[in-house]
Amino acid sequence: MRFPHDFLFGAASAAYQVEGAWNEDGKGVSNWDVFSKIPGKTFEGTNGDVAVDHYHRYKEDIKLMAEMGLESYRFSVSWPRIISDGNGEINPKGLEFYNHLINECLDYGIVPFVTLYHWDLPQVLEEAGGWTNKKTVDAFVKYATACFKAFGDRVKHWITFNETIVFCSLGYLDGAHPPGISNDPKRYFQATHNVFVAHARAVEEYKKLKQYGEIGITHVFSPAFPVDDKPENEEAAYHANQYSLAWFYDPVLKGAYPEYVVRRIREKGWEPDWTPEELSFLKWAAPKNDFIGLNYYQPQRVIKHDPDAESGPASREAVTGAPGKVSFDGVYKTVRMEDKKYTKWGWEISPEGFLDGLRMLKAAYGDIKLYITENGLGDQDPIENGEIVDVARIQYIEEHLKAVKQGIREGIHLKGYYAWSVIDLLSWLNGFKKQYGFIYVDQQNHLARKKKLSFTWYKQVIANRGGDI
Ligand code: BGP
Repeated sequence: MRFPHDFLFGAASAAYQVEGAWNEDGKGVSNWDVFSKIPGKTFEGTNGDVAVDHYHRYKEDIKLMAEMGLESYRFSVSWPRIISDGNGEINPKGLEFYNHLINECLDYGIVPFVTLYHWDLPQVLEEAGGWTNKKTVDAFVKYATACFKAFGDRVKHWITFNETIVFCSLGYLDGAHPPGISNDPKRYFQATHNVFVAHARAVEEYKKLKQYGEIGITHVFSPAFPVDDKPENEEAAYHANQYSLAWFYDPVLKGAYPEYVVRRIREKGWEPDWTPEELSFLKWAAPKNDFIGLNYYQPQRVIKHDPDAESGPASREAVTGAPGKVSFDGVYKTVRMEDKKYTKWGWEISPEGFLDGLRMLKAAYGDIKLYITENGLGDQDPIENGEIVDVARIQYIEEHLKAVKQGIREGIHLKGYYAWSVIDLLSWLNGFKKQYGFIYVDQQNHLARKKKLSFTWYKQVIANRGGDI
């Protein structure tokens, strides 16, 4: 079986992780520009001031993507580049950069797939309460509408937000992303609710413009499975899926929050300030959402947490994705299992978990259109005789594409696959050593680009529409 002709083979990036040019051409300061410079927050103090200089080298990069045969490039727009203080004047130079980027893609026949919010919030808004402040919702709708009007004649695929659970939980529960707040479930749930309202309002504005493209949201997709069939661990996995899947998918796809979670957060006093108008608006907007993007890296293996056990603060690895973390409400814990495979950063490699998760999603939400908007292997790639021989990445992507193919066979509505990432880039908290790209960036040699082995491999996969997978 080959992948259908309207299935998009792509690869992804995000503005802060690739662009650099953090203070050029009228760009405002983002929360990440500030946060990454606080000592101890990122690996070896790395930041996105220069990143991989995509801002100045996008032509060279897109030429390489075209050589790879890439059908679609998922990138994000930096909000402070478009509106420096988040809510004021539009910066013409910001629009100009993305116009060039989009046009360059289209000149090569590469479909631009645009994310509006991949975590870089204008600092002025962060200081006014960030996503816990409902004024940020209004500002986002204004920014999103400016993007639709400026780019919507050529961009027909829009993602409003990337991974609400990650920027809200790392921002308000783990203190590891801006605004760096720990253990504040009340603010965490408020931020997530405000994001869903912002998403729904952006969808409404987009539909009003009648640009006839599609719009959706991207969530991280980490389905939870119990480590065994003990009832307490099965309950723990159910709880994990309610809090980390249903809470994020239900308001967008069903227009209502899961009762299981609502009941519990009400008891704890963590219920957000949500108005009846907002709740009915979510219900009204849900059928207008066109698709869901899934970022899949790994499943969660879950056990019930013993509340009397010492847990202590989670390690840096656990905060950034490795198992070994107690849930913020103390109900369950993610664990590493002897019989599973893991990356160098401790993330499980599980194409089976991917397929099982996709089946779980279909059972819960029916025939919703899906794009895999991120999937890939973070590795320190081996270099032999000057060649980057990232065989492990090839194996990883091949196994996951097999799962996608099987999903399509089973009638799961999958319309595209975006490898993370198109080019080596800055990992938010893990610096430049954790590589994901098809294109290598030489940090010792003026950020020179070089094709990896996976580049040639992915090129063949695309040319053959995955016939050999
Ligand atoms: C996702 C983010 C990406 C990317 C990826 C890999 O959660 O959407 O931006 O960073 O994870 O994560 P890491 O860089 O921590 O390995």
